[in-house]
Amino acid sequence: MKIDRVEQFHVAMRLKSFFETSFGREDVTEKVIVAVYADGLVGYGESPVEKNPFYSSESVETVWYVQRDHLIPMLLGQMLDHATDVPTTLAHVRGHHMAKAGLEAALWDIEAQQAGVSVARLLGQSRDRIDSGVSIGIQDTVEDLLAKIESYIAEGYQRIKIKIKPGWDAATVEQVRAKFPDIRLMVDANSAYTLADAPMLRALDGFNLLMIEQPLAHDDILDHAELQKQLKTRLCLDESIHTIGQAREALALKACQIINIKPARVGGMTNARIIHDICAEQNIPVWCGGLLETGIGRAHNVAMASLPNFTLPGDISASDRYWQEDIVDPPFALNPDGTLTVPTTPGLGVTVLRDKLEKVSLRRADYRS
Ligand code: OSB
Ligand code: MG
Repeated sequence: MKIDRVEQFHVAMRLKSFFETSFGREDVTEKVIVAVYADGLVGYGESPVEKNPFYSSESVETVWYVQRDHLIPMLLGQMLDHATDVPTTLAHVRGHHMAKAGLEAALWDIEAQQAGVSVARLLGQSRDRIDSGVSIGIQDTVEDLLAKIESYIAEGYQRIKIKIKPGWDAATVEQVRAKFPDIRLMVDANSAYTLADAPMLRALDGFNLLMIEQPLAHDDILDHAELQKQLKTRLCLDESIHTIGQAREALALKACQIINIKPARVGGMTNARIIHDICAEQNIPVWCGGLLETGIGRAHNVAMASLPNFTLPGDISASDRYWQEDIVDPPFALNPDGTLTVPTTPGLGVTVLRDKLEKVSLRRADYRS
């Protein structure tokens, strides 16, 4: 693939309803989309970063700048054989995983188109449909939360994740369990606690949760290992795992029993697949997390989640759970059995709607070799 042009889009899309985590509330989500041109083809990728550096240290501005000043110049005019060559090609820039992941994703799209297969197939797909769960933000009232859970379960979602934070945790989960004794339920704290909160976290052991996601600090693998010793419920790491090395450390130290793989958080689908393989070798199940992606990032995540060790329902929900209108066609829709179908046509398997993409763009830039 001879890369001769890259376009960047800074998009802003209004969520159907606000999304609140322990680090804040979002009504409009901003992302960076890239279009990469090579050999007469165009591929799309998404850096599902947030406007502010709260979930990760990256933000829309850092992605924009690092891609513009460093990563895009490193790719323009380059000849790459495979999308899997991107991590080494961009290794001179340290970190900035989401910035890198968007560009790499676009090259997976191009390479798949050239091979005449879907991105999923190129990655090593093992299933045609992926199990879909939904992540429900912190609500204004417990009644609102119960109503949301009820409607998502009625739609067919296979697993409910609720966000927790101090003041919205064990008592809230108790009310959810009282109303929904049998659903597959888990919680995600987005690093809202410390080891001093172990008694509350131990209380969660009583609610038959599928797992507890990222209760402690984003860099604290040791404390997660200590906490896991004190809990029956499995811990899952999200924010703590940015690299292949951190995944190996977390498993070696038994800091978790499950990993939430977000390809963009670990620097792209190549690294994500390596982490998937390491986990598979150690019998550690993984699932694909989400970052409120547009249809472009969602398409890549769906492809990723078709790999064999993605055995738990992830946070990849249908387009209409987030948006009035998505920027791809067809939008991702929930099947009656609570799955999303993995697209089969070459490349992403969905069409990027250029007019809609441009309509939601706050700015666009164009770079040529
Ligand atoms: O921690 O998994 C998370 C959204 C933004 C930032 C962090 C997280 C999330 C989600 C949403 O849980 C998952 C989704 O539906 O895309
Ligand atoms: Mg999470």
